[in-house]
Amino acid sequence: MIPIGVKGIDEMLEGGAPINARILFAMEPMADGQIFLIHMLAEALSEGKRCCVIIPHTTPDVYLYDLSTAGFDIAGHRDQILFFDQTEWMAMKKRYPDAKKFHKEFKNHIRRVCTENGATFVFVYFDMVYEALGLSQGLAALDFSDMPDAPLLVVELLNFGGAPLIRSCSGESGFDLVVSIRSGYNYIPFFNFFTIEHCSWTTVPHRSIPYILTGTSIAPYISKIVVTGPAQSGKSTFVANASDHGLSVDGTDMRGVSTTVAMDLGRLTWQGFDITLYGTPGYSRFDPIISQLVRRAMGVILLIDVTRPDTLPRAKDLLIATRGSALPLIVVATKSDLPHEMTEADIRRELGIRQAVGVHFISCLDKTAVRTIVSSLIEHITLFSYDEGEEPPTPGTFGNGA
Ligand SMILES: Nc1nc2c(ncn2[C@@H]2O[C@H](COP(=O)(O)OP(=O)(O)OP(=O)(O)O)[C@@H](O)[C@H]2O)c(=O)[nH]1
Ligand SMILES: [Mg+2]
Repeated sequence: MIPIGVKGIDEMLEGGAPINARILFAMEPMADGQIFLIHMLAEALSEGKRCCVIIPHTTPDVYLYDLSTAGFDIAGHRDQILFFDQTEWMAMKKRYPDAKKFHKEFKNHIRRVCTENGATFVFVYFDMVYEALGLSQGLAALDFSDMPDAPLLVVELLNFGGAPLIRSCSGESGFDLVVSIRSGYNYIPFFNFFTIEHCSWTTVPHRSIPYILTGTSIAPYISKIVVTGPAQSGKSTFVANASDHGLSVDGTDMRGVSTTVAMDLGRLTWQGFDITLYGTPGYSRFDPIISQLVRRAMGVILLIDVTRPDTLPRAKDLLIATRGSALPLIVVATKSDLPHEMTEADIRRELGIRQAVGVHFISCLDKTAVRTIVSSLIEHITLFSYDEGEEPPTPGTFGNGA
């Protein structure tokens, strides 16, 4: 297997791609996803592989310069790279104005380059190939499946065709692996996410993984999860037990009870994600902070103390203040280790939450239970459709491929 080199993707793909796989990175025009192909190219070169790189839009010098400004200095591997560049592309197009002849010549040329030079990877910037030959003919020109040592094909395409184009690339004659790279901004400010749309060698759940670029690597990333709930409902305990490292800004209230005066802050790494948890302060006098805390939140955990039914109206206000209904949301009934009469039906009625939102009865003192809630929310976030107007899906059990 050849690793894709992205934390999160390789785990889902059982280690990477088979050696002669056909891989497509389909980027939405606004998304910042050039790094996916570049990452694989840099990896292949560092392992001493010879790579054919098809860049009909530019010259090798410009291409290498662009990569070096992005932090990938591969000029030292120049002798492993066989470019098919703008000059050759233009010359071939001029020589073969007829699309059929051009198709045949282009196909044969790439095969010859691979065979004669022992290239085991072909990287293609596909947009101009698409323009010249169309999707199916362009792909047919890059079909190496009948070659004895078929190279691994990695294609980058700007996706102006949306979901139908993804579907037509995922069929029988299409790619083994289709990764779409998109950007979202409806619920939180601009962010990028990738989705494995199709994989021919293993079953992969259809998840959207938000990511950030950290130097030259791609890291799955959940900007912020907000933990809210009425005063004394267990937020600080929850955040502390969920976190690898935690911090509470606590004081004491007029009765001498410990209470959070600014926020709880917890960091954890879970299933490859770096996550920051923010607990809101409980008392309403701190409410002005909440709108600041929920900015860029990708999910909300609402805690309700099962021994305090009188706090349910306050919980509802917090649900509204945190925009919990518009984001992936989980409701947690805390202190269920103590005697209580509150039921799930009471909570649903008082809060008016969607049926799809889970209500979990736990003790915040139980670290495992707290962690399970966080993983369930992460699953919910990765299954959430960030397309405007769509209802978030129901979260299932984390990792079950739902
Ligand atoms: N038995 C039990 N005690 C809990 C549970 N969760 C929290 N507690 C206790 O309840 C008290 C309040 O918990 P905190 O975590 O400070 O609550 P909070 O929501 O951060 O409180 P504020 O910051 O004042 O809003 C503490 O004494 C906790 O130990 C639980 O699930 N079961
Ligand atoms: Mg607190």
